[in-house]
Amino acid sequence: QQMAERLTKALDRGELLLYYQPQVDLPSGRLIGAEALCRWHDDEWGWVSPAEFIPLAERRGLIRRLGTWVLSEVARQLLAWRQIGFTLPGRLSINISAQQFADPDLASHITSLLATVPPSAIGLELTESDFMRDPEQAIGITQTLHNSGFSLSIDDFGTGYSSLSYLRRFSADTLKIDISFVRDILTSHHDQVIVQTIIAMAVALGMGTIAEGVETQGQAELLASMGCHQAQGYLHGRPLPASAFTEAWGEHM
Ligand code: G
Ligand code: G
Ligand code: NA
Ligand code: MN
Repeated sequence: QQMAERLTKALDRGELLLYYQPQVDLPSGRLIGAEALCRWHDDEWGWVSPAEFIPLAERRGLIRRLGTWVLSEVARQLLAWRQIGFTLPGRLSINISAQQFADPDLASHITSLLATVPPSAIGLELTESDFMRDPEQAIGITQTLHNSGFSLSIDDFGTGYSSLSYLRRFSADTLKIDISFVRDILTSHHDQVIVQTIIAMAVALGMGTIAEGVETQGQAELLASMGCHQAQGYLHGRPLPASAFTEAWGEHM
Protein backbone atom coordinates (compact mmCIF):
# COMPACT_ATOMS: atom_id res chain seq x y z
CA GLN A 1 0.00 0.00 0.00
CA GLN A 2 2.64 2.42 1.13
CA MET A 3 4.92 1.13 -1.57
CA ALA A 4 2.31 1.77 -4.26
CA GLU A 5 2.07 5.40 -3.12
CA ARG A 6 5.83 5.78 -3.22
CA LEU A 7 6.04 4.21 -6.63
CA THR A 8 3.36 6.59 -7.90
CA LYS A 9 5.38 9.48 -6.52
CA ALA A 10 8.56 8.16 -8.10
CA LEU A 11 6.74 7.99 -11.45
CA ASP A 12 5.41 11.54 -10.95
CA ARG A 13 8.87 12.84 -10.20
CA GLY A 14 10.65 10.86 -12.90
CA GLU A 15 12.77 9.00 -10.36
CA LEU A 16 12.86 5.61 -12.03
CA LEU A 17 15.97 4.62 -13.95
CA LEU A 18 16.81 2.28 -16.76
CA TYR A 19 19.90 0.10 -16.60
CA TYR A 20 21.28 -1.63 -19.67
CA GLN A 21 22.70 -5.15 -19.75
CA PRO A 22 24.76 -6.29 -22.75
CA GLN A 23 23.72 -9.20 -24.92
CA VAL A 24 26.59 -10.85 -26.76
CA ASP A 25 27.38 -13.33 -29.48
CA LEU A 26 28.88 -16.66 -28.40
CA PRO A 27 31.70 -17.52 -28.50
CA SER A 28 33.07 -14.17 -29.75
CA GLY A 29 31.63 -12.01 -26.95
CA ARG A 30 30.80 -9.33 -29.53
CA LEU A 31 28.02 -6.94 -28.49
CA ILE A 32 24.76 -7.73 -30.27
CA GLY A 33 22.29 -5.71 -28.19
CA ALA A 34 21.13 -4.87 -24.70
CA GLU A 35 18.17 -5.33 -22.40
CA ALA A 36 16.72 -2.27 -20.64
CA LEU A 37 15.95 -3.08 -17.01
CA CYS A 38 13.96 -0.80 -14.75
CA ARG A 39 15.49 0.32 -11.44
CA TRP A 40 14.06 2.28 -8.53
CA HIS A 41 16.00 3.95 -5.75
CA ASP A 42 13.87 5.23 -2.90
CA ASP A 43 15.39 7.91 -0.62
CA GLU A 44 14.51 5.96 2.49
CA TRP A 45 14.35 2.33 1.37
CA GLY A 46 17.30 2.38 -1.00
CA TRP A 47 17.14 0.10 -4.04
CA VAL A 48 13.84 -1.68 -4.41
CA SER A 49 14.02 -4.83 -6.51
CA PRO A 50 12.00 -4.88 -9.75
CA ALA A 51 10.99 -8.40 -8.72
CA GLU A 52 9.04 -6.52 -6.02
CA PHE A 53 7.88 -3.29 -7.66
CA ILE A 54 6.97 -4.66 -11.11
CA PRO A 55 4.41 -7.15 -9.73
CA LEU A 56 3.20 -4.37 -7.41
CA ALA A 57 2.76 -2.03 -10.37
CA GLU A 58 0.81 -4.79 -12.11
CA ARG A 59 -1.50 -5.31 -9.10
CA ARG A 60 -2.04 -1.62 -8.46
CA GLY A 61 -2.78 -0.49 -11.99
CA LEU A 62 0.51 1.36 -12.43
CA ILE A 63 2.13 -0.87 -15.00
CA ARG A 64 0.83 0.88 -18.10
CA ARG A 65 2.18 4.14 -16.84
CA LEU A 66 5.48 2.54 -15.94
CA GLY A 67 5.58 0.80 -19.33
CA THR A 68 4.90 4.06 -21.13
CA TRP A 69 7.71 5.70 -19.19
CA VAL A 70 10.10 2.87 -20.13
CA LEU A 71 9.27 3.27 -23.83
CA SER A 72 9.75 7.02 -23.84
CA GLU A 73 12.95 6.75 -21.80
CA VAL A 74 14.34 4.19 -24.25
CA ALA A 75 13.52 6.50 -27.16
CA ARG A 76 15.21 9.39 -25.36
CA GLN A 77 18.29 7.30 -24.55
CA LEU A 78 18.76 5.97 -28.07
CA LEU A 79 18.59 9.53 -29.35
CA ALA A 80 21.06 10.75 -26.69
CA TRP A 81 23.44 7.92 -27.60
CA ARG A 82 23.18 8.80 -31.25
CA GLN A 83 24.08 12.41 -30.42
CA ILE A 84 27.32 11.30 -28.75
CA GLY A 85 28.13 8.97 -31.63
CA PHE A 86 27.18 5.67 -30.01
CA THR A 87 25.03 3.31 -32.03
CA LEU A 88 23.99 0.22 -30.14
CA PRO A 89 24.58 -2.74 -32.47
CA GLY A 90 21.59 -5.05 -32.86
CA ARG A 91 18.56 -4.46 -30.71
CA LEU A 92 17.58 -2.82 -27.51
CA SER A 93 15.14 -5.14 -25.75
CA ILE A 94 12.32 -3.92 -23.55
CA ASN A 95 10.21 -5.95 -21.14
CA ILE A 96 6.50 -5.78 -21.78
CA SER A 97 4.12 -6.86 -19.04
CA ALA A 98 1.04 -9.02 -19.52
CA GLN A 99 -1.31 -6.07 -19.07
CA GLN A 100 0.47 -4.02 -21.70
CA PHE A 101 0.37 -7.04 -23.97
CA ALA A 102 -3.40 -7.34 -23.54
CA ASP A 103 -3.86 -3.75 -24.74
CA PRO A 104 -5.20 -3.90 -28.32
CA ASP A 105 -3.51 -0.56 -29.07
CA LEU A 106 -0.08 -1.79 -27.94
CA ALA A 107 1.48 -1.82 -31.42
CA SER A 108 0.39 1.71 -32.33
CA HIS A 109 1.22 2.91 -28.82
CA ILE A 110 4.78 1.60 -29.11
CA THR A 111 5.13 2.89 -32.64
CA SER A 112 4.13 6.42 -31.62
CA LEU A 113 6.25 6.47 -28.45
CA LEU A 114 9.21 5.21 -30.40
CA ALA A 115 8.58 7.48 -33.37
CA THR A 116 12.24 8.48 -33.55
CA VAL A 117 13.47 4.87 -33.45
CA PRO A 118 13.33 2.31 -36.27
CA PRO A 119 11.32 -0.75 -35.12
CA SER A 120 14.17 -2.99 -36.27
CA ALA A 121 16.28 -1.53 -33.44
CA ILE A 122 13.78 -2.69 -30.82
CA GLY A 123 13.14 -6.10 -29.28
CA LEU A 124 10.15 -6.78 -27.09
CA GLU A 125 10.41 -9.40 -24.35
CA LEU A 126 7.34 -11.16 -23.06
CA THR A 127 7.32 -14.07 -20.68
CA GLU A 128 6.22 -17.46 -21.81
CA SER A 129 3.29 -17.38 -19.38
CA ASP A 130 2.11 -14.03 -20.83
CA PHE A 131 1.98 -15.61 -24.28
CA MET A 132 0.09 -18.63 -22.99
CA ARG A 133 -2.52 -16.73 -20.95
CA ASP A 134 -4.58 -16.23 -24.09
CA PRO A 135 -2.63 -17.87 -26.91
CA GLU A 136 -5.08 -17.01 -29.68
CA GLN A 137 -4.98 -13.33 -28.73
CA ALA A 138 -1.18 -13.52 -28.44
CA ILE A 139 -0.95 -14.88 -31.98
CA GLY A 140 -2.81 -11.82 -33.29
CA ILE A 141 -0.83 -9.29 -31.26
CA THR A 142 2.55 -10.84 -32.09
CA GLN A 143 1.59 -10.82 -35.77
CA THR A 144 0.77 -7.10 -35.60
CA LEU A 145 4.01 -6.29 -33.76
CA HIS A 146 6.01 -8.42 -36.16
CA ASN A 147 4.39 -6.70 -39.15
CA SER A 148 5.29 -3.35 -37.58
CA GLY A 149 8.94 -4.47 -37.67
CA PHE A 150 9.62 -5.23 -33.99
CA SER A 151 11.33 -8.43 -32.99
CA LEU A 152 9.93 -10.49 -30.15
CA SER A 153 11.53 -12.76 -27.58
CA ILE A 154 9.83 -15.27 -25.34
CA ASP A 155 11.36 -14.57 -21.92
CA ASP A 156 11.88 -17.10 -19.12
CA PHE A 157 11.42 -19.84 -21.68
CA GLY A 158 11.05 -23.32 -20.24
CA THR A 159 9.20 -22.20 -17.12
CA GLY A 160 5.77 -22.02 -18.77
CA TYR A 161 3.66 -24.45 -20.68
CA SER A 162 3.94 -23.59 -24.35
CA SER A 163 2.88 -26.18 -26.84
CA LEU A 164 4.82 -26.60 -30.03
CA SER A 165 1.74 -25.88 -32.09
CA TYR A 166 1.33 -22.46 -30.46
CA LEU A 167 5.03 -21.64 -30.56
CA ARG A 168 4.94 -22.13 -34.28
CA ARG A 169 2.11 -19.63 -34.62
CA PHE A 170 3.56 -16.88 -32.42
CA SER A 171 5.56 -14.39 -34.48
CA ALA A 172 8.54 -14.53 -32.13
CA ASP A 173 12.18 -14.68 -33.22
CA THR A 174 14.00 -15.72 -30.08
CA LEU A 175 13.57 -18.08 -27.15
CA LYS A 176 15.24 -16.69 -24.07
CA ILE A 177 16.42 -19.69 -22.06
CA ASP A 178 15.51 -19.15 -18.43
CA ILE A 179 18.30 -18.59 -15.94
CA SER A 180 17.12 -21.56 -13.85
CA PHE A 181 18.34 -23.98 -16.57
CA VAL A 182 21.62 -22.14 -17.08
CA ARG A 183 22.68 -21.87 -13.44
CA ASP A 184 23.69 -25.54 -12.97
CA ILE A 185 24.14 -26.49 -16.59
CA LEU A 186 27.75 -27.62 -16.09
CA THR A 187 26.83 -30.18 -13.45
CA SER A 188 23.20 -31.07 -14.07
CA HIS A 189 22.59 -33.58 -16.82
CA HIS A 190 18.88 -32.84 -16.41
CA ASP A 191 19.37 -29.13 -17.17
CA GLN A 192 21.62 -29.98 -20.11
CA VAL A 193 18.88 -32.11 -21.61
CA ILE A 194 16.30 -29.34 -21.13
CA VAL A 195 18.54 -26.72 -22.74
CA GLN A 196 19.40 -29.06 -25.61
CA THR A 197 15.68 -29.63 -26.14
CA ILE A 198 14.90 -25.90 -26.13
CA ILE A 199 17.66 -25.29 -28.68
CA ALA A 200 16.36 -28.13 -30.88
CA MET A 201 12.84 -26.69 -30.70
CA ALA A 202 14.12 -23.25 -31.65
CA VAL A 203 16.01 -24.66 -34.63
CA ALA A 204 12.93 -26.60 -35.76
CA LEU A 205 10.84 -23.43 -35.54
CA GLY A 206 13.41 -21.19 -37.24
CA MET A 207 14.01 -19.21 -34.07
CA GLY A 208 17.18 -18.14 -32.27
CA THR A 209 18.09 -18.71 -28.63
CA ILE A 210 19.70 -16.51 -26.01
CA ALA A 211 20.80 -17.86 -22.64
CA GLU A 212 20.21 -15.67 -19.62
CA GLY A 213 22.25 -15.62 -16.43
CA VAL A 214 25.54 -16.78 -17.97
CA GLU A 215 28.11 -16.20 -15.25
CA THR A 216 31.11 -18.37 -16.17
CA GLN A 217 33.27 -19.08 -19.18
CA GLY A 218 32.47 -22.77 -18.78
CA GLN A 219 28.75 -22.13 -19.13
CA ALA A 220 29.33 -19.93 -22.18
CA GLU A 221 31.49 -22.57 -23.87
CA LEU A 222 29.06 -25.38 -23.18
CA LEU A 223 26.10 -23.32 -24.43
CA ALA A 224 27.94 -22.37 -27.61
CA SER A 225 28.88 -26.02 -28.21
CA MET A 226 25.21 -26.93 -27.80
CA GLY A 227 24.24 -24.41 -30.47
CA CYS A 228 23.14 -21.43 -28.38
CA HIS A 229 24.98 -18.46 -29.86
CA GLN A 230 23.72 -15.56 -27.76
CA ALA A 231 24.15 -14.83 -24.07
CA GLN A 232 23.27 -12.30 -21.42
CA GLY A 233 24.77 -12.52 -17.96
CA TYR A 234 27.28 -11.26 -15.44
CA LEU A 235 30.15 -12.97 -17.33
CA HIS A 236 29.81 -10.43 -20.12
CA GLY A 237 28.36 -7.57 -18.13
CA ARG A 238 26.01 -6.52 -15.37
CA PRO A 239 23.14 -4.13 -15.96
CA LEU A 240 24.66 -0.62 -15.96
CA PRO A 241 23.39 2.96 -16.09
CA ALA A 242 23.49 4.34 -19.64
CA SER A 243 26.71 6.34 -19.13
CA ALA A 244 28.58 3.37 -17.63
CA PHE A 245 27.26 1.15 -20.40
CA THR A 246 28.74 3.36 -23.12
CA GLU A 247 32.00 3.60 -21.17
CA ALA A 248 32.25 -0.18 -20.94
CA TRP A 249 31.19 -0.85 -24.54
CA GLY A 250 32.57 2.35 -26.02
CA GLU A 251 34.92 0.65 -28.47
CA HIS A 252 31.80 0.36 -30.58
CA MET A 253 31.60 4.14 -30.82
O1 G B 1 16.74 -6.73 -13.40
P1 G B 1 16.14 -7.85 -12.62
O2 G B 1 16.59 -9.25 -13.02
O3 G B 1 16.26 -7.69 -11.16
O4 G B 1 14.57 -7.78 -12.98
C1 G B 1 13.67 -8.56 -12.29
C2 G B 1 12.41 -8.72 -13.10
O5 G B 1 11.80 -7.46 -13.37
C3 G B 1 12.70 -9.36 -14.45
O6 G B 1 11.83 -10.46 -14.57
C4 G B 1 12.35 -8.33 -15.44
O7 G B 1 11.71 -8.92 -16.56
C5 G B 1 11.41 -7.40 -14.71
N1 G B 1 11.58 -6.05 -15.26
C6 G B 1 12.68 -5.27 -15.22
N2 G B 1 12.47 -4.10 -15.88
C7 G B 1 11.21 -4.16 -16.36
C8 G B 1 10.40 -3.28 -17.13
O8 G B 1 10.83 -2.19 -17.56
N3 G B 1 9.14 -3.67 -17.42
C9 G B 1 8.64 -4.87 -17.01
N4 G B 1 7.39 -5.19 -17.33
N5 G B 1 9.37 -5.74 -16.30
C10 G B 1 10.64 -5.40 -15.98
O1 G C 1 13.50 -9.99 -17.78
P1 G C 1 14.32 -11.06 -17.18
O2 G C 1 13.64 -11.90 -16.14
O3 G C 1 14.97 -11.92 -18.20
O4 G C 1 15.46 -10.24 -16.46
C1 G C 1 16.72 -10.76 -16.32
C2 G C 1 17.09 -10.67 -14.88
O5 G C 1 18.21 -11.49 -14.61
C3 G C 1 17.45 -9.24 -14.48
O6 G C 1 16.88 -8.99 -13.26
C4 G C 1 18.95 -9.30 -14.35
O7 G C 1 19.41 -8.39 -13.35
C5 G C 1 19.20 -10.73 -13.94
N1 G C 1 20.47 -11.24 -14.39
C6 G C 1 21.10 -10.92 -15.54
N2 G C 1 22.26 -11.61 -15.66
C7 G C 1 22.36 -12.37 -14.55
C8 G C 1 23.34 -13.29 -14.10
O8 G C 1 24.35 -13.57 -14.74
N3 G C 1 23.09 -13.90 -12.90
C9 G C 1 21.99 -13.64 -12.18
N4 G C 1 21.84 -14.28 -11.02
N5 G C 1 21.04 -12.77 -12.57
C10 G C 1 21.22 -12.15 -13.75
NA1 NA D 1 13.36 -9.87 -19.92
MN1 MN E 1 13.89 -13.73 -18.05
